[in-house]
Amino acid sequence: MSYRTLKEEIEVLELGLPPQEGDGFIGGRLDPNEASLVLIPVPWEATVSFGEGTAQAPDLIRTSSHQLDVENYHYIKPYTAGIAMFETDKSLLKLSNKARKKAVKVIEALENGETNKKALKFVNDASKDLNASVYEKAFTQINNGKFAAVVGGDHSCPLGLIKALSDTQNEEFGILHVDAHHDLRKAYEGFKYSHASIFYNVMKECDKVSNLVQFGIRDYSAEEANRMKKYGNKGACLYDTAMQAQLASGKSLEEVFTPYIEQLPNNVYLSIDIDGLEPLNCPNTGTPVPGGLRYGELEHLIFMVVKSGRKIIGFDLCEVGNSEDGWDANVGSRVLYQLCGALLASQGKIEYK
Ligand SMILES: [Mn+2]
Repeated sequence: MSYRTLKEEIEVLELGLPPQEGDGFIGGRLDPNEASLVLIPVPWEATVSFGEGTAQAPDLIRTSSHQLDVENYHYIKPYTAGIAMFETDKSLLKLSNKARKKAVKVIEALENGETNKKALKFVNDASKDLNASVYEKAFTQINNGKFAAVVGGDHSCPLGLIKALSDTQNEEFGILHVDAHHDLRKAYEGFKYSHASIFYNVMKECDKVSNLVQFGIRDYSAEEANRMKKYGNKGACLYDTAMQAQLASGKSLEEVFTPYIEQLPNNVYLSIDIDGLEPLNCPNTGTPVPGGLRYGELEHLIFMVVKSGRKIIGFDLCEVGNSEDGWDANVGSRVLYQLCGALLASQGKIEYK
């Protein structure tokens, strides 16, 4: 890709011309060296449980974002701060496909009451390589004074980014996690770095993470619910049913969200699994669950973090599905742009209203 300087990028985006094929996120072609926020695509789905396709999401979101108008209600001209998305690392996609085939063998063996140790080792080793690769990419960007974010891929993708933040931040940070699932399993189907284990691994491996605050959760095991309880004041969960019950009794969305946002420290990492939204907005995600947040509720939740004066230090968007009509990626690209705007506004790089 031929890159633009930030000045050229702003000029082109403000003309509002239709993007060209091969353009990057929101039709941009910004040189990553000139960006304040760098998006790292992670085409990975080695351990998906149900529907495949999320490894394609970074590229689908990139293309779909060409439809998006770059103005935003809350966040004023996010692109002026410089947003660059790296090109997708095809070697990761290859490794993901290979690992996915082995993972299917592991799951088949489990269904027959057996274990396929060789295939399991392959998947776990591949996941370690993935984590190291994301860590290295994120660490380099953060070290260069940039903000980094991950575009998955399944929800195992952001571990390397969260670790890189944990290793580079002076202060502790909290995690705001939106998902239909706790993702607190100690390994799932034998996969240590499963999409269903991301926050078990984060809480264990990332020292600087002060606490985990979850929203939208509505499909979970006793093991996970107990683990959340055991975290004590290091964990909080607004179950989807509890949220709906409070809204039904007449509380405002702000009244419902505020006690949870207040548990977060000054620095916050946002982890958004698209299946935290109603399936209407993510019909082809890997493990859709009825219920969940409306699009506008997610939008407002993110804005409440910014409005509270907290700083967003990084984020991920995962599990966006692959659909023929492009709807999943359309929603995904809009959530991603909101996240970019929120991070940049919270860091004083752009204005917000
Ligand atoms: Mn998840």
